[in-house]
Amino acid sequence: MTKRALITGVTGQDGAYLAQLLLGEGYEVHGVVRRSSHSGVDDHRLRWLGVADSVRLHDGDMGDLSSLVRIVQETKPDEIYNLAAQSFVASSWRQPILTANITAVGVANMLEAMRIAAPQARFYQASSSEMYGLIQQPMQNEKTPFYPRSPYAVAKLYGHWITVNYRESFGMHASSGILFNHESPLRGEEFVTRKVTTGVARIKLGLARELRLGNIDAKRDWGHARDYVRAMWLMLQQEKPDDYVVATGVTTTVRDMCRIAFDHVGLDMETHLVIDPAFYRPAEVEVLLGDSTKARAKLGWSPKIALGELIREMVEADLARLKRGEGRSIPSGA
Ligand code: GDR
Repeated sequence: MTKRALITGVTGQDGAYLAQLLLGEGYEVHGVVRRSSHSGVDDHRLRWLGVADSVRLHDGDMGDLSSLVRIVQETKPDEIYNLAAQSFVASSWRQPILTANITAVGVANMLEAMRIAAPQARFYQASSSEMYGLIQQPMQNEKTPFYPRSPYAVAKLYGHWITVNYRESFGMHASSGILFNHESPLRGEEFVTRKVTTGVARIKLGLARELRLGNIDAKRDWGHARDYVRAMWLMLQQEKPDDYVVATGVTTTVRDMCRIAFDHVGLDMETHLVIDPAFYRPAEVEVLLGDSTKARAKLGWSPKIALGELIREMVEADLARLKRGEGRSIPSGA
């Protein structure tokens, strides 16, 4: 029997890599997309991975319960991966209500759709290391207390706990992956790794002279998205639902991550990097470092790609893209 998966956020970085993985595992893959009247569906990530023609897209919205019920009724999925969110932390101070509606209440909508139309399905919630915020322990695991520091993190905390609650209240197979930062050439340009790699590529090609960043002392535990979607899938293959931290166990400053990118193309970082207070956040998560012992032991998962290799892959992809004439304008607000 062919398994069917439904992915929300299928056009994002993780959605695209997960769709590719599931297709490779023989799944029939369905995705929820928000169609806009002027630009249609932005499926460039699915196209980049060569899977756009294999994923079946359905119009829906995380804020619209009836659309989600209808899609679950029509697709009858065995597994639901809830990856849709307003996922840019900095935007969440500018759009806190939208963030709550999509990133928090959207999870309840998806769980309700599943409870109504496919209660036997298995559910994955994309939880986030941002929930730890002001950290309470040097390394964060599934038992570390949360202290969210942004409207985004507060919304993700709701999504996490409503998932746990539906598991405990209704016996649903609902798991939550607490994923630390994960990047790739498909990362949006507003996030710091991609902003750095595309910025460095622009400077290298003479299209820009400087790169403007905010707090470069912040430390993150960065892994590769391709590795992390495998952990999502493994969670739903377990007999029992549970929560898992997914992380590399290595933390690096934004400064040192940035230096890897400049060094790769033989440019001096100090000459081109400008600190711009416009990119400071009202409240910052200073350091994150994940302890994924449980995922390693129970899922047999481990990350394969380290930060140096990841950043070099991203710089190379950005150089290639810019040389083809793609993506030459800088997105506003990044
Ligand atoms: P984050 O990712 O907020 O950790 O959330 P992001 O890449 O945006 O920021 C990482 C750190 O870099 C600092 N920083 C800057 N960040 C951005 N975006 N732009 C800058 O110019 C800049 N300068 C310094 C930030 O202050 C921060 O400390 C990501 C998202 O993908 C979430 O959706 C996800 O849940 C978590 O990772 C895990």
